[in-house]
Order: sequence, then structure tokens, then C-alpha cells
Amino acid sequence: MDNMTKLDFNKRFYGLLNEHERLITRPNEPIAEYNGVYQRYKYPILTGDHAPVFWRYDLNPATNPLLLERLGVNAAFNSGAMEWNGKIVLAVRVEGDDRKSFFAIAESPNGIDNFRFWDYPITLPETENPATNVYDMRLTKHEDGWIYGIFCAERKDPNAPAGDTSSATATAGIARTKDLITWERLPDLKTKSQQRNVVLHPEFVNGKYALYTRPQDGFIDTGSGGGIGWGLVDSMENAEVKDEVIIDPKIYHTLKEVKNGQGPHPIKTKHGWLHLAHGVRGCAAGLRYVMYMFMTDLKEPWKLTYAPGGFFMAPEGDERIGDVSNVLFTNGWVAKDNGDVFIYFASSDTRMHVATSTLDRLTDYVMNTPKDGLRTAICVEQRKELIKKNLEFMKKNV
Ligand code: M1P
Repeated sequence: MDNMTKLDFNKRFYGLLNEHERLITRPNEPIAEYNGVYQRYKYPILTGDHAPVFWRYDLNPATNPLLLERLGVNAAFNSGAMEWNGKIVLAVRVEGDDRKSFFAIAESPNGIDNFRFWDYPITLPETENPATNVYDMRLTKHEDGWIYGIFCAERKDPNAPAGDTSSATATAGIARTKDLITWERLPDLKTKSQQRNVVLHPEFVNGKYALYTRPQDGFIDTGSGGGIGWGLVDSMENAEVKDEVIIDPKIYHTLKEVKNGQGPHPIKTKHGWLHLAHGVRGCAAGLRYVMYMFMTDLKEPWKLTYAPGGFFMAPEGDERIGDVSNVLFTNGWVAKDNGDVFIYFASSDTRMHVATSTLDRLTDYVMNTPKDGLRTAICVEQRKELIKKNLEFMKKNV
């Protein structure tokens, strides 16, 4: 008979709990490879398996005598991040086996391991037009005193022809909180086009709220959208971007040829606002997502000041493979008072990782990496210049 004895049930029950605890308390460690810019770590910091056992199983032998998994968790990825009471918290995109994403807070004492989900996922109030799916929350502690979460709210395209069960629309959903537990939902952002990767700047600019946008013609294609945009809004309670300027355009034959999007909100440094973003290009294997950086002016954050060429991070090793392969995506980082920076990124829409760096290293990287030459001949000249300087230096010093 396919019935577990009470002993078998308990054995498996405690086995599940112990295995989960072992996973989430596993110490992380830096990998050997180091490029001076950032340090990668050996283990992902969050996966679907990090979701508590009590989110997935009915643990009552009376209602689940065979101890079957009832509500599986497929993935944990694209997370917003912030410091919270001396710890690091992530607003994680958790995806159930049913493909629906939801947000949940995971907390770590050190930002590199021991991430543990709070008991309940976030209860996000709906608007009058409920979204089918929500994902990729950026957290911004704004100087107005609220913590804002801006995310993509996806709905079935109301204009999709009969039989088209795939077409969707993307809009920026907005919620705010003071304690990361109770969230107030505000109306979705009004703009002329569809939007994803909308991010709130942490300070008022000319007395207004400032948003990084990513106008797009369709749900996937940004088309004439142009790139990462910037717009001001009078109020977050009824936010409407009327005028948008493109501050970081997509460009032919670069890592952001097809599209790009702001990552988390930029970090303020004495040299300017430090930005982290994702860039996408197409190839025979499909879309390839990498992370890149740029800097904008301190007083006029819509003005690009530094744009290092090439990617900052690209998928490596196991990161290359997952539900949507060849993707690195970021929507969270934390700059500590001591200058340390924790960069949170997801690989292949499946799992979360951390990389560590410092503000000094990241600003040096952004300000001193040559910009993209945009043509092979210019890129060769850039490299020859580096080689020449190095050979002269080595002749004298090595
Ligand atoms: O699948 C890769 C990423 O695709 C989208 O990114 P973008 O907004 O640039 O199109 C998002 O759905 C993102 O969640 C996902 O990681």
C-alpha cells in the first residue's frame, strides 16, 4: 500500500527541514578568479529551493499523508535590494511552478550568504485592473520618507486577436511601504507607451520625483523606444510622465543593440551618479543579456558623463543556463557607508547571485575604461595604445 507510516512521514518531514536549513546556512566563499573590479562568489545566494518548506508542502499528515509537494517554487531571481536594520534585504522575484511571480523579502546578516525568506510573501494590493503577473521590483528609499517598490505589471493585451493567448502589455506598477510588510498600492505609472524597468531616483530633482523609464513599442520589442529614459512627475500618488528624454540610447553593434534597461537606482558618488543597467543583443542563440555601467551628472542626472565600453558582467559557467538562458539581469545593489558595494544579479531567470566591489573600484572602472569605439579599427587603436604604454612601462620596470 502506498501509505507512509507515521515514522516514514516524520523521517521525510525532518529530512526536508534539515536539507533546507543546510542549504540556506551554507557559507559562501569568493571564487579564485578576480579582475580587480568585482568579486564573484561560489554559490548562488537564492534559488527556488531556498523557499521555505512550509511554502511548498502541506505538512499535516491528516491532509497530506504522502507528504507530496503541493505548490512548487520554480525560481528566485531579479531582486531589489536595500540595507535594513543593519542587514541586507532583497525583494525577490519568486516564481511558482504556475509561472506566476510574486515578491518576498529575503534577509541576510552579511549580504553574501544565509539569506532567509520572511515567513510570508508580500501581499501586494491590486489596482482596479488586476495584473496577471508582477515582477522585477526596484526598491528606492526616497528622501520623502517612503520606500517605493516599482515593478512590471503584466496584463493580457486587450487588443490581442482571438486565439492569441500570448500577447501582453507591460506597465510600471507602484507600491510604497515604511516597514516592507504593509504595502500601499498606488495607481500604475501613466506614460505614452508600454514600460518596463522603471526605477525611481532617490532624490527630488527640481522639486519633482524623477523616474528612469524604458519606453517600448511592444511587450518584448522596445522598437522606437530608444533606450533608458528619464522623466519627472509631480506626485507618486498619480504619477504621469508627460515628457521623456533618452539618457542612454541603444546602439547598433554594441551590447545594448536590441534594448537596455536601468538596473537599480543609481548610487550617488562625488564624481556623479553611478548606474548599473542591462544591455541586450540578439544572436543565433536568442537574446543575450549582460550588465553594464555608466555615470551621469550629479546635478543633472539625465546627462551622461561616462560610458565605459563593453560589458561589466556577462553570464559565465552555470550562470549561462536556466529557464531563459544566457541572461544576467540586475535590479538591486547596496552601497554601504564604508564604501563596500554588494551587487545582486540573477542568472538566466533562475537564481540570484552576489558580487562585491567598492565605490572606489566601480568609479575607477566607469571613469577610466575606454568608451566603445563603435568600429573595429578604433577598438584596435585603443588596444594598441594600452599595449604600447604597457610594453614601455615593462621595459623600464620589469
Ligand atoms: O528574460 C530576460 C529578462 O527579460 C525582460 O527584460 P527586458 O525588460 O529588458 O525585456 C524581463 O522580463 C526580465 O524580467 C527578464 O529577466
